Amino acid sequence: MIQHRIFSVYESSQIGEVRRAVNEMAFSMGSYEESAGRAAIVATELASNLVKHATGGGEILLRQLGHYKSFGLEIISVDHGPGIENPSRMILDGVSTAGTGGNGLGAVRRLSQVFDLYTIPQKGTIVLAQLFERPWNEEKSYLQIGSIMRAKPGEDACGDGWSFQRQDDKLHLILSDGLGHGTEAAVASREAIQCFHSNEVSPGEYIQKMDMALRHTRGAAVAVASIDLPRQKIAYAAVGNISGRIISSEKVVGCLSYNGIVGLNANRFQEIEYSCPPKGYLILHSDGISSRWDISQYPGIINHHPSLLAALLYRDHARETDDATVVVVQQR
Ligand SMILES: [Mn+2]
Repeated sequence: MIQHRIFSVYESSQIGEVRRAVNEMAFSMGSYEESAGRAAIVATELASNLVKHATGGGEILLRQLGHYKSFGLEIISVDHGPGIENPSRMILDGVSTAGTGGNGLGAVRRLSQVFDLYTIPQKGTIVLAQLFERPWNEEKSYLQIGSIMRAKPGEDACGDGWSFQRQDDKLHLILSDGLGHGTEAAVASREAIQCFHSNEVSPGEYIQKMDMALRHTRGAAVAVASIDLPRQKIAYAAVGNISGRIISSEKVVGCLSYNGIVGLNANRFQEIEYSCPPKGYLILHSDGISSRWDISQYPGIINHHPSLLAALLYRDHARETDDATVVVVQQR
């Protein structure tokens, strides 16, 4: 899975930097000029808003959307600014940063195929924009996946890795955190993901196979979840420091992880079955995200896009000292 590129934006010279990166990424994906142009406008508007409205600036998170054949870009802005008082009005009225009072959110929404916004007064705003080449048909799926993955600041290699595969009515998901960080950690996670894709077994059996496959690596913390849609169940197995939570409007359930390191000394491979509430979320994250978050501090977050929820946890709980990954699956 592709890492996000993260851009700090707090002064106007950085807006151009983001725009150029978006342009380069779009053209490297062979997109039409029209799509690249749309992406550049969206990025410029979001970055400009960070400079103009978010005290202390914020970040733009940028990545290629890999599971589509053609052009797909995700552009997310996160800030701890004053928030937007009347977001729906802003989206309707705001036409362009060049205009008076508008903040460009209307343009961002119009030019994006997927748009979502979450704002809390005095706590900040997150805007999600996903752009695809036209014509675009939304994938008819009961599951939607969002993620943020970034290497420890200053490192190129990311020691975390995640992936998924669909099999009939099931979705299998893996998140791996190679011990430490940097290249060697990345090798361990890559091995775990390769093992995941070369087998079709249950979560506990995956962990057991990975424990053998990772013997020549540093080892990793790994969680594997299999979501069974018709049965509304999640089979889950984890070893080491990966957090798993299942969240719905009714309750929050923490998933169990056994002590140990896969590839070194994992010795418990049992999987546990959890129920998967309709419209619920499964959230997995590495320890580059502090586990001390509380969903009740985010009123109204349920039913937002899973990428937006991932960005929120990244914004408020990522550690600068480690690779950080959050994967969010939403059952619609
Ligand atoms: Mn870690």
